[in-house]
Amino acid sequence: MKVKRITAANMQQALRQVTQELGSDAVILSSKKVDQGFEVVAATDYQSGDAEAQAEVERQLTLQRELEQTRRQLQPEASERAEAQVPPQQKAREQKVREQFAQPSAPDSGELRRMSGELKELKNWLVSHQGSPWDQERPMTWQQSQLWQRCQDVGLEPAWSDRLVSRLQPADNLDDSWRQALQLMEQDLPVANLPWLEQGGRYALLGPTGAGKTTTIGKMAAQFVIRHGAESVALITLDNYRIAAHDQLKTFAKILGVRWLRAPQDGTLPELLKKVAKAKLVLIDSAGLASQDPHFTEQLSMLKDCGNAVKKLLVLPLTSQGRCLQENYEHFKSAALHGCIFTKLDECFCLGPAMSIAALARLPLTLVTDGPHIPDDLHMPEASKLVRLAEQMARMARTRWPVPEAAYAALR
Ligand SMILES: Nc1nc2c(ncn2[C@@H]2O[C@H](COP(=O)(O)OP(=O)(O)OP(=O)(O)O)[C@@H](O)[C@H]2O)c(=O)[nH]1
Ligand SMILES: [Mg+2]
Repeated sequence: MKVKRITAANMQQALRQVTQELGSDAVILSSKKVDQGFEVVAATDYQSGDAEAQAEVERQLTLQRELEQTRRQLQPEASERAEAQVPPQQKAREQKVREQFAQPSAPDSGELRRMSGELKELKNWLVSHQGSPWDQERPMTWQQSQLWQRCQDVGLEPAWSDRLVSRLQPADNLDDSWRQALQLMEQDLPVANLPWLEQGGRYALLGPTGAGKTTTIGKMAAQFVIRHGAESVALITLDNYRIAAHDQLKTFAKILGVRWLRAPQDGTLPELLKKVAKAKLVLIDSAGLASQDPHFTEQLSMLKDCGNAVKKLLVLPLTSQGRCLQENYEHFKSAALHGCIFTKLDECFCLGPAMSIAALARLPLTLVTDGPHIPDDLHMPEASKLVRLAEQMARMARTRWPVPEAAYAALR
């Protein structure tokens, strides 16, 4: 309930003022003639007969009266006149009000110290959340640092994250900027759809142990045989360093009914390539050797000798750690790589590290495998699909983490 006492020159004016100030639903509680004209007491949300409402009316009127008196007291010309009429309790209240206006209270030094400490903490927090730790020279805005963090969640290399974030146009909100970042990611990821399935060619697959080189060759050969016939394919293995290593490829060749040769037992690689000159598709398998292995350089130089006649594709298993993939790239890049193949997409939970290698080294992605089955689990890559998948994996990882965190918090 709201109560108001209104004084006007005549009753009409008083009623108009009531409607203006309290609305058309206001109820007139009393009216009387006074020296200045008419005084009207009106209320909104008033329920007659209610003792509590009546008491509330009295309380509000008393307060209004006191307020008016205080206002008059604060006017210098009227202060002396009114002083005599003010009761002692009210005088004390007025005194307090005056003191407060005259001397705004200053926080004590302890309070100041606390506030300045909090400001310092806030400043440090802001500074610590700005900028890439990899590039101290280039400060980032809050939005950029949030986007940079999202790139990390996707598993991107800091160098690529830096490049992406610095190219973004400022946007009104984080999600719009993130959409922009995903588009740039897609543009940065080089994809080359080699015409191997239509036209054939000479390809050698290199990469770390167990990456899926031989299995991928089996898939490629099988798909090609289905389309062009067994006589159009030849398989060559360089893997004669490990006991029975070439058995796997030999078995594939037998099942598919295609020609199979070994280097150097059946001749040097250039000689073997001449022997299978009629085959439309020639696939060369290599042994997964550690870079410290003495045969590693030997095998690599055999491939280098073929020059551009053989396209070398680096097989990167998506299940490997980012740092391992980087090292693999460093070891094999001297073979003059034409592109890369991502394997084991079906077992992978973070695509960013392999995508970073392709993007930063400008090494086109040529094929993706997503299972061990021959010939089905081999596909042409699409940058947009891979980027979307990479983001989904990051989101999935984020939603999984809070559970163990909560469980951990409960133990403390
Ligand atoms: N889940 C899954 N497994 C795969 C994929 N590609 C290959 N594999 C499996 O990975 C294992 C190793 O595959 P290989 O083709 O022998 O690997 P490699 O690179 O030839 O290995 P090395 O000759 O020892 O260097 C095998 O068990 C394959 O079935 C894939 O895309 N997904
Ligand atoms: Mg193999």
